[in-house]
Amino acid sequence: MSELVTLSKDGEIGVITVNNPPVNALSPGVPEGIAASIEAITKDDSIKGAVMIGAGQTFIAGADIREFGKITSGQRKEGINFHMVLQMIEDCPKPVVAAIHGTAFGGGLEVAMAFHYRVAVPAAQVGQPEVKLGLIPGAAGTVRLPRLAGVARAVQMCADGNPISAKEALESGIVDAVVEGDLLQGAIAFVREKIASGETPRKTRERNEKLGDEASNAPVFAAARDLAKKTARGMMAPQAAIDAVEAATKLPFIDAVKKEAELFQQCLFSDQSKALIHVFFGEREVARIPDIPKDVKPFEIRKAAVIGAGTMGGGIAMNYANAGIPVIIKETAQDFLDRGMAIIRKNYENSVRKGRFSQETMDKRMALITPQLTYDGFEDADIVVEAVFEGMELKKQIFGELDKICKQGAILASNTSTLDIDEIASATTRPEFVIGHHFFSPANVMRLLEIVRGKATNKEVIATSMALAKKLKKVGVLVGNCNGFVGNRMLHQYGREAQFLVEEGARPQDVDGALYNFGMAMGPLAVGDLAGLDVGWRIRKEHAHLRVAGDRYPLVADRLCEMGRYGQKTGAGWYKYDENRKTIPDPEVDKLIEEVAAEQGIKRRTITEDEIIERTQYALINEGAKILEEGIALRAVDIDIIYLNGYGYPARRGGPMWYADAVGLKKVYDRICRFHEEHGKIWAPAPLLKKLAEEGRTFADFDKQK
Ligand code: 3H9
Repeated sequence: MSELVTLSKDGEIGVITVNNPPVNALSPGVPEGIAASIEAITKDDSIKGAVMIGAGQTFIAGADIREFGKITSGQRKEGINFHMVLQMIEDCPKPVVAAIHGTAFGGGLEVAMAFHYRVAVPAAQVGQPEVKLGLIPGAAGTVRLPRLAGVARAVQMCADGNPISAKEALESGIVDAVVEGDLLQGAIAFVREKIASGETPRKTRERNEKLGDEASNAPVFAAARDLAKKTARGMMAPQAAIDAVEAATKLPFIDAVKKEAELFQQCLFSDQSKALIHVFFGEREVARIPDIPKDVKPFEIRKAAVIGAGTMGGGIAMNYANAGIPVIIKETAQDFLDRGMAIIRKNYENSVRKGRFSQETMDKRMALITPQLTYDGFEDADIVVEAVFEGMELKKQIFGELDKICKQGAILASNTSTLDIDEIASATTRPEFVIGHHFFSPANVMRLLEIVRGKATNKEVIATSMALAKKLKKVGVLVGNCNGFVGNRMLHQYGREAQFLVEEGARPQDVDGALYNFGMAMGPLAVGDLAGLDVGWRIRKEHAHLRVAGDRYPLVADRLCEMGRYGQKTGAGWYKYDENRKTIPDPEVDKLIEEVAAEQGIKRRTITEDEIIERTQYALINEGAKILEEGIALRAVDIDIIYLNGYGYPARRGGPMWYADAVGLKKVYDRICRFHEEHGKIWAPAPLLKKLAEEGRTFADFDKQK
C-alpha cells in the first residue's frame, strides 16, 4: 500500500489502517492507499470481509485543509478521482466496515458512508463541518447522508456543521452499532457476524427509502434556509449545502453528485472560504509564541480567586467554575457580592433551562464558587484575577495588597482593558508574576482572552496563561503592553471614526446599519449603548492627560453621558430603548449631534455606506499595521483572531488584516492617504502599510516571513 495506509489481516478479515498523523486527514496518498487496499481485498480470496480504522487518536478528520489553498492558488492540479475511490469501496463484493473513534468529519464521514457498515465507540463524533470552512461536503456527503440519516438530519448536519455523538448517529442510522471496549476487535466481530449471516451488503447510493417526497421535504428545506439566514448571516456555504441536499432528494445519485461538485467548486473559490480557512489555521497559529519553546512548563492552576463581583468578575469566576477549578470571588460590600452571585446563578439557571447542561452540573459549578468579603484563602490561590473598574490607583492598591498576601509563584493577573500592566506590576515586589488577562464581556460567553505581557512577565507565567486559556475554552492571544493593547487600541480608532461620521452627517442608525450589513454582530454605537457609555467615559477621563490640544475629539458620547444617557441600562444612549430593549432612533440625539457639529464648525453632508465602511475599517487596519510594526501583536493573524473572537467581526471576512489583504493593500493605502489629506494627522498612514502596499505585498506575506 503506502506508509499512510496499510493493509494487514486478522484471520480472514482484512484490516486497513490509515496512519496520517495528527488527524488522519485525506492528504495525497491516503485516498490512493485506501483504493489500493480495497483492490487487494477484492482480489485476495483468503479475505472474506474488511475493517478500516484510523491509527492514533481518530478516524479520518476530513480532507487535508492545507490542500485547498494549493488548489485555489493553482499550485495543485486535480489528484485522484475521490468519487471513484468511494465507489470502489461501495462496490467491494465483500462486506466492509468503517470503525470510528475520535472524529469522522467531512471527507472522513464521506469515506465512512461509502462502507457497507459503520461502527463507532461511544465517545466518537461524526459531522459534516465543511460550512465552518465556507465549503460544503464535496465527496457526496450531501447525497449519501440523507440516504442514511434522513433528510432533516442531513440538512441540519450539512447546514450548521455541528457534529453529533455516536449515540445520535446510531439513532439516525449513520452508524450501525456502538462498540464498547476495543474498537478494532468489536469491528472485526461485527463484520464476522455479517459474513456469517449471509446478508447482502447494501450500497449507500442505492438506499433511497429515507429520501422522502417533495411535499414532506419542502418545509424542512424552507425552515433550514430561514434558520441559516439568521444564524449564518451573509454566508453562502450553508445555503449551498441545503441546495445540495435538496438536489439529492430530487435527482438520481450521479446527477446529485454533479450538482454537489458544482456548488462545492463555487464555495471553494469564494473569498468566504479562503477567509474561513485562514481563521481555522489562525486559531491554531496564535498558540505559537516564538520565544517560548514547548519545553517551558506551565504551572498547574488548582485554585483561583477573582477580585470584583461585577459583570466581568462574575463572568470570569464562572469560567473557572466551568473548568472545574475552585474559585473565590471577593467584593467590598455584601450587597455587591449578593448582586454578583445572583447574576451568576441566573446565568446558570438560563443555561439549565435551555438544556445546555443539567441542574446537577449547575449545582457543582455553583459549589465551586466561594463568595466572600475578605482575603481569606487567597494565600494558597495559584492565580488571582483582579476585575475591578478601570482606575490605576485602585488597581495599584489591590496589587500592593495581593503582593503581601499571595504565595510566591502565584500569578497576579489584571483584567484591565486599557491600563499599563507595567505600572500595575510596579505596585508589587514581583512584576515577573504580573500579567494582563483581558476577558471580553460577557466573560462567560466571549471566546477571546487577550494575554498582556509586561516587560518583566516571565515565560512560565505566559505559558501558564496560554494553557489556562485553553482549559477555560478561550482563544488566548498574547499581546504586548500599550494603551488599550491590541483590541481596544484599534477599537478606539474605529469608534472615533464612527462618531466623526455621525458628526459629519450620518445618523447613528446609518453607521450601525452599514457595519451590520458588512457583517459585524452589532454596529459600534449600539455596542456602546449595550456595554454602557459611562465605561468609555470613565476611561477617557482617566486618559484625559494624554489628549493633544488641537486634535479633533468626538464630543457626542461625552455629551450623552453628561445627560445621564449611559445606554441600555438608563433606557437611553445613542438610541432610545423600549421595555424590550428595542433600539429606537431618537430625534433628541439627532438634535444634539447637529448642535455639536455646528459648535465645531463641521458642515454636515450626505455620507455613503461605502464611506462608512472605508473610514471605520481602514481606521482599524491602519492602527493594526502600527501595532504589528511595534511588535504589540506577534502576527497579523493574531489581530484577526482577536477581532473575530472579541469584537463580533464577521468570520467570513477573516478579520480586519485579512480583509485588508482581500481589498488590496494598495487601495487601502491610497484611501488612507486621501483621508490623511482630508482629516489630518490622525490618518497618518502606518509605515508598514505603506511599505507593503508599495512592494505589492500583503499582511499574510508579512506573517510568512516571521
Ligand atoms: C472536507 O473534508 C471537505 C470534503 O467534504 C471534501 C473532500 C474532497 N487538515 O484542532 P487541533 C491540524 S473539509 C489539515 O489542534 P484537536 C491542525 O491544524 C475538512 N490539518 O486538534 C493542527 O495542526 P498544528 C472537514 C488539520 O484535537 C493539528 O491538526 N474537516 C486538519 O483540538 C491538530 O488539530 C474539518 O473541518 C485537517 N482536516 O481537534 C475538521 N484538522 O498542530 C477540522 C486538523 O500544526 N479539524 N488539522 O496546529 C478539527 O475540527 C479538529 O482539528 C479536530 C481535532 C476536532 C479534528
